[in-house]
Amino acid sequence: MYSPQRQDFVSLTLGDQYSRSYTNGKHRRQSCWRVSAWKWKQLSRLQRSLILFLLAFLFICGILSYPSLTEQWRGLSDRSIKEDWVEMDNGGLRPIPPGLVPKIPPGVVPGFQDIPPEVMPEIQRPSIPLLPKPPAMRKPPSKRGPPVLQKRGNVSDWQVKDGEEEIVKRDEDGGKEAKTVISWRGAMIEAEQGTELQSTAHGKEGTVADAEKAASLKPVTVKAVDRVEAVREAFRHAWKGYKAFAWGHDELKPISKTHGEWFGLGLTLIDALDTMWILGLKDEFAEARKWVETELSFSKNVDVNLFESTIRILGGLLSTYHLTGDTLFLDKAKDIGFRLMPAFKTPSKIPYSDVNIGKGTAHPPRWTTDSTVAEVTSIQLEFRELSRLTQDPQYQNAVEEVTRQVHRLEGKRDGLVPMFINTNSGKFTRRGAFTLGARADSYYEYLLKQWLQGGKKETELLEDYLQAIEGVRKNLLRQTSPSKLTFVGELSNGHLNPKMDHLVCFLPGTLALGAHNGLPADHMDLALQLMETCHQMYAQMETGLSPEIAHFNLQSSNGRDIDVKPADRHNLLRPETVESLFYMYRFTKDSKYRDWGWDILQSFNKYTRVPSGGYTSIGNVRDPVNPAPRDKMESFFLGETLKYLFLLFSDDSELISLDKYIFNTEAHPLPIWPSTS
Ligand code: DMJ
Repeated sequence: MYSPQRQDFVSLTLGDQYSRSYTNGKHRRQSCWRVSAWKWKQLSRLQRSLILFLLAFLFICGILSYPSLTEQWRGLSDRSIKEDWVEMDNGGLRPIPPGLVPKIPPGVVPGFQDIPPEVMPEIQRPSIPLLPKPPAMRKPPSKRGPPVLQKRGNVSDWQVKDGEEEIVKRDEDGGKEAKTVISWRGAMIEAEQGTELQSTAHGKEGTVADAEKAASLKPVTVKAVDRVEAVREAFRHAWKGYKAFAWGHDELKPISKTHGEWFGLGLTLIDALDTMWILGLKDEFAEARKWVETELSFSKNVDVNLFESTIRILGGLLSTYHLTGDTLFLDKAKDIGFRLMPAFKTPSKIPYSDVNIGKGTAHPPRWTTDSTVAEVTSIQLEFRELSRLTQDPQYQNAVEEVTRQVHRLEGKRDGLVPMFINTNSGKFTRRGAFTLGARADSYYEYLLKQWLQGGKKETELLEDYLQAIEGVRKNLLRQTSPSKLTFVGELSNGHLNPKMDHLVCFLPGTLALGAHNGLPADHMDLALQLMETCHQMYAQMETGLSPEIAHFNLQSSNGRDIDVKPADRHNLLRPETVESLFYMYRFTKDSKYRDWGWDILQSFNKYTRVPSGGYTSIGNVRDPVNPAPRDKMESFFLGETLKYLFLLFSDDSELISLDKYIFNTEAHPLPIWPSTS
């Protein structure tokens, strides 16, 4: 018997271009609905079930991916250039003719014996740090509950006794507690693995069983280990991962034990050079230097971001040259500096965001001809220094032209700048939004630091800085309820949004630096208040680590000062707060700043340290049980975060004296010019 053929498949018909027109309005919608209903009835049961199943599946996927999508689409990340990565085109390589590079007298590569004592801290290898125990695996706190103040508890395990720090590991009943290994999402986080293992009686690395054995001694007491040594240990641990899984690449992916590439220029290694020098890590530095000498080549057909490569690569090479006197680093700095210059060939001389350092071409991002204001105004310290060292004015001229133009541009609000500037017109675009966070932050930082770099002579820089700080007070400053934490909000078309990026936490340090250099004392008052807020952004989180963005409460009825939106819960191992803690300690000598920094280091060790080597960004600072590791160690963790922590804990205030050096925005110290320069 013949039976009609069943159509057990789903056919989707795309309407023609006119079917998208809504000019027919209501009538068209009604007839469409009737047709659809009729068509639905024509389908077999299997077809209908299939369609319903598909719709349900898509709905669930949509719900599940919502937080991560919103996060990706925020578009305010200072790393947004990564989305614009252009695939390498292997044709057209055009290395820069050697003759075009200014000649620098060849110098002897100094050994460490040549390091002036004030920049060469003594290495105390036998001192083995022992950090407190990992958090107990308790029931996760309710995510909806109020933030927990200082709930992390391990700090008290450090008992200071006659100048020594004695660590007693206890469980809740006060008895001894065996070493806890936390495992999440495939990553085994042993909060203090490196240090504990090394602290066994034999003084060498042992197994986990060794560590458990050691921990079973009651109480576990270890001779004081100073905090600077704990930072060295953290650096070595991070370096171990980078060396094993990402050597010569841009970033370590510590959990998958591989690497990530951004520019393909060994970003982490270059960013970390001067940190190793400052920390006195001779062996690590020597290996890295060898790589720079034998492997690092800028003759590559790659697009790089002008700002990021200036602050990390050019800044890192220049500062390493200054600390070491090794001309290898100056030669490399000249090479990359020269290759970045095509970025300034624009109709307005406001540079493009991207440069192909092999082809000598530059371009803006694909979707706009705008550049980011912070990016074009935070390359000045490095290019000015390059001109001073090479006696070639082209670098200084190019960046100072940008400064001059921005100085006289319309569209500021009480000295505050918008976030975008157009490379054709040279004017601010998308006006009306003002922030001290992403896309504007280091504009303010570099006003002050250029003024200092040049010996306090360039008064326009100072005027712009002073006006901007007044602009912050007038337009952006608010206090939370109930604790009256001072924060810097964001202004959008006259409306204040009570949120602050972690990036803004550079500001207390910059304000304090200005006050130290004779600027109004109320800048220091503001620095003290903002420092407290940045500290609370860490202290009030369950992991003791700050979210990327904090939202602040202005309503007196609500009981919480700080809130975190789901899309903002990540922590990228950023440096800004420890940077400011370093300045605040240097200028006030108040030991609370060191304690706050110590808490942060311990939280990094508890929640971001990966046992096989390296530290990882995490996705959720509110969840100590599953902080959601993201499998990425940003280069600034070694370039900035650990460097500032080390300098915060070091008693040697002449180690990178703030009266002799200014730090670029990637924590690379550059000299304040002698008055004759
Ligand atoms: C760094 O690259 C620099 O500090 C920059 O100014 C801001 N973003 C990162 C660190 O958070």
